[in-house]
Parts: sequence; C-alpha cells; structure tokens
Amino acid sequence: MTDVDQSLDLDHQHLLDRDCTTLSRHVLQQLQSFSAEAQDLSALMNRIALAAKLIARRLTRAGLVEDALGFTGRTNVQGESVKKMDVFANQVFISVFEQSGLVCRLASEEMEKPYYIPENCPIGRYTLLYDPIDGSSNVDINLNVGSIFAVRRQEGEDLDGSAKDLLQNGRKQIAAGYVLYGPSTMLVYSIGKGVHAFTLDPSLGEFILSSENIRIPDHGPVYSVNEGNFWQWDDPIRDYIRYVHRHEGYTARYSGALVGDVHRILFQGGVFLYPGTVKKPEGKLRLLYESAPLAFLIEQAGGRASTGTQDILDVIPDKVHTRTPLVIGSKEDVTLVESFIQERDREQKEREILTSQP
Ligand code: AHM
Ligand code: MG
Repeated sequence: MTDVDQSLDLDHQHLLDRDCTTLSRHVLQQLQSFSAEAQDLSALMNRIALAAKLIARRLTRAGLVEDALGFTGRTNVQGESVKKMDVFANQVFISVFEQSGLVCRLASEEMEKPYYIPENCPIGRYTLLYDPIDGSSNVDINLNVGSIFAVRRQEGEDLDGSAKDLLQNGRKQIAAGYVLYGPSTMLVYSIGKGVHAFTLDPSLGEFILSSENIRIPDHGPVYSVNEGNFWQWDDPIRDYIRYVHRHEGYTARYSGALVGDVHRILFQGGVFLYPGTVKKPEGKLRLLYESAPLAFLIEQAGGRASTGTQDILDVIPDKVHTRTPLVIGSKEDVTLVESFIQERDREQKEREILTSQP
C-alpha cells in the first residue's frame, strides 16, 4: 500500500468511526458498562431520540400538513394557550415510552398531573420530565424551537399517585438535555459525564456525534433577555442591563425559544436571563422540565445556573409546575448578574440597620 492509499484508508476509517458513534453507543461508552442501569439509560436516550425524530419530521412538513399549526383553543394548567404542535409533541413522548418497560411516569408542561404507564411501573423505575415544544410562539413562523428533557429515578412506590418524590432538587437528575429543531436537528445531552452534541443525519435517520465534551467559555459577549419586560423588573436586573448597555463587548440575542438561546451560549458564551416580573414574580420558566435540565447541562459544561440568589440545582420545588427566575450561562457572566442582586440586598440590610438604630 502506498502512503496515499494508507492516508485515504485512515480518513475513511475516521469518518466511519464518527458515523458509527450513535447516541445509544455513546451512552454505553460513557458509562463503560453493560450493567442493567447502563442499558436502561442507553435505551431511554434511544427513545428520546425517536421522539425527537418524529417531532422533527412533523415540524419539517408543518406548513403542508392539515392541522399541524395554530392553536387548539384550549389553555394548559399554566393558563397558556395550547398549540396543536404542543399537543402532538406531548403525545409523541407518551407513545414512544408506552410499552417500553422503561418509564413509569411522564411529567410535562402540557399535563396537569404526571401521566402513568401502569404496565411499565413494575419494572420502569424512571420518570421522564419534559417540555415537548419549548418556544411554541416560534412554531407558526417556522423559527427554531426545542424539546427539553430530564430523567430521574423513581423513589418509593408512589401508591397514591402524588409523585411527591419529584419534589426534590435538580441534583437528583441522572440525565438531561435538549433537542434543537433548527437548520439541522441536534440533540445535546449529559448523564453527568460532560456534555455532548449529536446531529441528526437525515440520510441515516440517526443522531451522530458532532461535538464531544463541550466546554462553555467562562465569559462571553451574548446577553439574552426579553428587554420588553424592562419596566417590570426589579432594580438589580435593570442595573445589570444598564451595565451591559454602557460597556463595550456585549451583544443582544433573543430568539423567543430558550433552547436556541442557551445553545448559542453553550457554544459561544454569555448569559440568558428570565427574571421575575411584576406580572410573574417567579419568572416564566418552569423548574422541573425547563430550568433544572438546562442547569444540569450547563454545569456539566463548566457554566452556572442561578435564580439570582441560589443555584438552580439546589432549588426544591413545591409542585410539579413550580417556576423560578433563571440566570444561566458562562460562570463569570452569571456571577456578575448575581453581584447586582447581592449589592441591592447589602444596601437594604444597611438601611434596615440604620433605621433600627435609636
Ligand atoms: P413555552 O415552553 O410555553 O414555549 O415557554 C417558554 C419560552 C422560552 O422558550 C422562552 O425563552 C420564553 O418562553 C419566551 O418568553 P417571552 O415571550 O415572555 O419572552
Ligand atoms: Mg417551555
């Protein structure tokens, strides 16, 4: 064999190796085991990938299909108008996990109470938490949307169906990630061993590894927030935004879909904020299936996620649909936002001390 033949051979080998790194194989490689739990996690991720492919297929053809776009006329448990795509995507996850033997319960933005799959419960010791379509307002205008997911072990028997064991902090998540439906469909996940991105190759119908061990920059130029809410924020958030307006090196990016905005920040650095507002003091985003999964992922990539005063992964929800303010992204940028809040708290304390003195 000549040198040229040999290097061609190596190139082919490299490309083939890459094409063979599918999601389920990657999970097993990460866990370095074929234990029952490793097999479960690999199968779980495979099912999530199937849901992602079904949703991506529907989104790709949405403008051509009857009844794919627009509102259903109903409102969900959060009082938000439900879109047909929300209902479709929610059902996709249910269908994909039925008869899987993997998941006993599913909890989602679109369902008031967790959905039980009784035939899975004797063996399926996991719960899937998910937001089937994140950024629904983008659906009808053909812009990027996402799905967000997390997996937790079921603790106890949950005989009364109250799902109390879900009301624990985000460190209980054993896997988390999102799917981004953009120019290509990407699935980004972590099982607590770094963050890895897969791109759907439509010709193979498989998610193929595209970036491994992603690290978020410690600081980045992007700040991502709905500035239309400026009048509704507390002073520290307004002060932070004034700060970025007055300093060189910042750029605003806000797509209306959290997954896309966080994806940009994961790769390029910066910070996404959805703080509390006058109308929604806890912000808009839900802890269990939006903020906590993304916090798990961003921490795994070396970033931070905070409510402004507490790490998101330490927050204990009081119900399945609890909301929290969210500040997520590069370490230094999240810490900077927090410093404005701490400064206000310090000033408040000083004032209290002064007024309490005789
Ligand atoms: P959704 O899951 O109902 O689509 O709501 C979540 C979305 C996020 O993707 C996005 O960051 C945010 O809501 C946008 O809200 P707003 O229009 O208030 O800026
Ligand atoms: Mg959502």
